[in-house]
Amino acid sequence: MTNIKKILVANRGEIAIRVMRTAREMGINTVAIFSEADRNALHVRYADEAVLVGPPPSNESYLRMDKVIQAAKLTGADAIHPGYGFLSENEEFARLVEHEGLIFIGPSSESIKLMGNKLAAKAAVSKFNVPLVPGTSEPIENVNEAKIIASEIGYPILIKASAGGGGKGMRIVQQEADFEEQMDRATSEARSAFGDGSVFIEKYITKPRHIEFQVLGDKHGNVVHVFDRECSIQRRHQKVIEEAPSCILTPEKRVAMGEAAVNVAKSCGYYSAGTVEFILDDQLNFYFLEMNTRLQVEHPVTEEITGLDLVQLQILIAAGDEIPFNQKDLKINGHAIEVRVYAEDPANNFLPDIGTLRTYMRPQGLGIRVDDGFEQGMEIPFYYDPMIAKLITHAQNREAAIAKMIRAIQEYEITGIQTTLGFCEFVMHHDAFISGNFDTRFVENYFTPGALQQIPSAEEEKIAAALASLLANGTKTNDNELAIRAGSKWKKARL
Ligand code: MV4
Repeated sequence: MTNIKKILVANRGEIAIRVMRTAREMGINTVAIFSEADRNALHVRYADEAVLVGPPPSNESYLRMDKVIQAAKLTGADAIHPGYGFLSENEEFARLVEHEGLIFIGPSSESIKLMGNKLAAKAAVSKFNVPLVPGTSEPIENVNEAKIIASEIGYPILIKASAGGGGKGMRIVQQEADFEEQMDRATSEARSAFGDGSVFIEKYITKPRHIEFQVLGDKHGNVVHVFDRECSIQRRHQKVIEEAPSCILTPEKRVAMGEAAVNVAKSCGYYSAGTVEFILDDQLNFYFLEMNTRLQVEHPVTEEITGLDLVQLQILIAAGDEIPFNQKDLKINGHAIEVRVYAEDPANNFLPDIGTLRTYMRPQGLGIRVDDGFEQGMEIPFYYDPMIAKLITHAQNREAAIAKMIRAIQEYEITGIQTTLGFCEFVMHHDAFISGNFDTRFVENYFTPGALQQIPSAEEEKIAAALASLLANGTKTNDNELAIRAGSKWKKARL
């Protein structure tokens, strides 16, 4: 049982609701914060209490540490959950929260700081026998020395910002002649983006798969991993589809990577939920990339295959409890897939398409979970992330989870704005995805806006069915059943 009675959730949208749901199940009261753009938002309605923290722009509201802490004090909250994004990986915020006598539901500010610096993170994990991509372990000071190291590693190489992460500030160098120019660019980009111009180099893995491990640590030094997630389907470093487990890991590889992930967490005295990112090369060698010291967007797929509530565990750990199970108690049950539904137009280079949800009907049924923060008639505010929802399916195996996802996407009805649902259906039907033979270049390799027209929408199927029946029988039909049967045949013929 926990000493936490009231949690302030320093976030908005689906993740704020996700956290408050678990809090409520645990008998813990909830406080929402909101900006002027979110007065009518669902997370505000869901909470027991809500506090206005400022105008719409994030840096005047959700990112204002002073206002968030003030809201917690005002309402008598004893803990703060940061969700993801916003202040979740801000070591200063974590420190401030604890300094004010509140509990930060997340890792220590020291862990956040250490893992936030990619070179410091590599140095820490290297003492724990975790495989690293060949490269430099210190910031590059001297271009000529760096060139010598680069030619030893072999081109292409990648220049990364030490203060970066999530793909920001990376530069590929194909040949030595380009080295100096790319390094100058990387340094000045890093300096202006992060206020720290330190860069380092790594061998560039050309067709990487992105596989991450969910880890949990407690304040007593126990660490476990709760398996892997495959996150290779992304565009511009933004994930669009995630699944658990990864279909290319053998049980042996999973054990080895899981042990490495646990060691990464141990190297920084980690507690709470965290994610260890690896890349795999085409030989399936794995390398540590970085650790994300927060609950991730895609955490539901792990929850589905383990039956664990990761937010509940975060709260129990923050309150000082030990993790209530051991590594050997854990096992994977079936397969889960998540697609992110963004208010973006895939036919128009995924440009944000902000507007009103004229129709909004969620899919339902066995093995389907929708984590969202909107209702029909609501407007997607332009100030924040354009993610409308996460659609998650869980079934006994990957094939069934894909079939369920296709059914769920077809049932999902959103009008008023363009969404990435059609794009996600395209992926579910693609041979490379179905076979599991894909890497992080999936979208650039296979997706063109024209591909979307190839997937029949439910409406088109009905029209096609009526046409098929007209052609077959020479008569017009109103027989729904016949139309549906003809429709499914027509659909199979197209795939
Ligand atoms: C790499 C890499 C290839 N080689 N490092 C991108 C996000 C950041 N976490 C690190 N990233 C990469 N680091 C080496 N040495 C390729 C990527 C990368 C990537 C990684 C994971 C998921 C998607 C990606 C898309 C492009 C590049």
